[in-house]
Amino acid sequence: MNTAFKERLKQLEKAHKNLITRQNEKESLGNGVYERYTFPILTGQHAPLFWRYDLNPDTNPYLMERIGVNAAFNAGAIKLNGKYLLVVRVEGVDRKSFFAVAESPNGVDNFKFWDRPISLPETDEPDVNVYDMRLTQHEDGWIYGLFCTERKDPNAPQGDESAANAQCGIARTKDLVKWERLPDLKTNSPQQRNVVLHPEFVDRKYALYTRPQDSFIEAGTRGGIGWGLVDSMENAVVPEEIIIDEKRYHTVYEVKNGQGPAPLKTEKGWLHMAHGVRNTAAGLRYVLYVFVTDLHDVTKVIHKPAGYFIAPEGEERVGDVSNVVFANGWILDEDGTVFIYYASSDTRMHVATSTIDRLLDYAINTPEDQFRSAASVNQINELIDKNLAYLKEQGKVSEVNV
Ligand code: M1P
Repeated sequence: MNTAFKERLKQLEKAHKNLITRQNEKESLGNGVYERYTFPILTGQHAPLFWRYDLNPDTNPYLMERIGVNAAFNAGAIKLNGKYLLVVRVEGVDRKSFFAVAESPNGVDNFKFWDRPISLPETDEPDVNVYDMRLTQHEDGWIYGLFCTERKDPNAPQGDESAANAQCGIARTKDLVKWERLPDLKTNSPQQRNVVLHPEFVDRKYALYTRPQDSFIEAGTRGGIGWGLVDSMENAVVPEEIIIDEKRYHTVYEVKNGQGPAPLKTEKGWLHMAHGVRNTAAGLRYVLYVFVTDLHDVTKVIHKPAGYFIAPEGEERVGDVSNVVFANGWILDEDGTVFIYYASSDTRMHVATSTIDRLLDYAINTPEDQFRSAASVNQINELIDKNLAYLKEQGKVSEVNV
């Protein structure tokens, strides 16, 4: 082995080890709802060296990266056998996404990829690209992974090499190692993305959150978070979708929205996290928002704070698709801690932590969107009046100068 090769390998190994064992730091003063962490928890550089480099000096004398990894983002999440596991969308420099499991002992740092990416079985119609898996530990005993399977649009006009067709792929597993592929979901919508399986049976059927859309990028005349029931996941057909959370003019989900991970069951309702998209002169802006649905009627939204819950901040704002935060995984721990896994700008993964109590307080007590500027001013005035009354009662009214 030549000395330069040896030295370079040593340096690469050291840098990789430092990256994947780096301790994360919780931000000191958040907004009270959740805390962000200083470092991304996963990037393309977290991919093992032996996925990327030919480590044999005879066949790779310059120790070049042979297979580059561009990004690690949009991960599904689950806790199994005491480990925090993410099924990550890993994207190669060839633009192909695939799934790989990364494991952490504590949920906030030391995420390490398992030795091999997931070998996902295919249907008779091979996938061109797969991404954004939502994991659901269903009461039927399986862990389901619902994801987007993308193929070239068969109806694209000649010469159009970018028209694509997005549908919901379905796979299931017991251990994230061995996966069984099931037929793709069938719905009445031309395209589907952001489909998520509800963890419990509803009326003895499997229940799905959907996102009907007219075309690959645009929700168009469709959109909204849909809901449909299917008899079986082995041949999943949604005969009818209803929209439970609509896109709406002049909100953060004006252009489109989509369910994030499977909702969390709480005493006060099903807690949901979703992404909302609006258009700007600088392009689309993706943020996360929260809502709660009724425990007995999952299709009924009972609480919905105005605006966003998490929006891109600092370095999160920049990446392959800038101004995007996207989440399809969270984990509720036994002690009530919630690990919110979100990706920024289609490039890297982050974590924020909160508790189920704090998230419910946020969801229930944050004012709802009143859809007009004047109404927003009224909400602020109401809070000022409430604070003044409280401070007066405490004998501290002079502290507020209004
Ligand atoms: O590029 C931002 C996101 O765009 C898509 O989300 P949606 O289906 O709501 O438009 C997805 O491709 C997602 O992976 C991506 O992060």
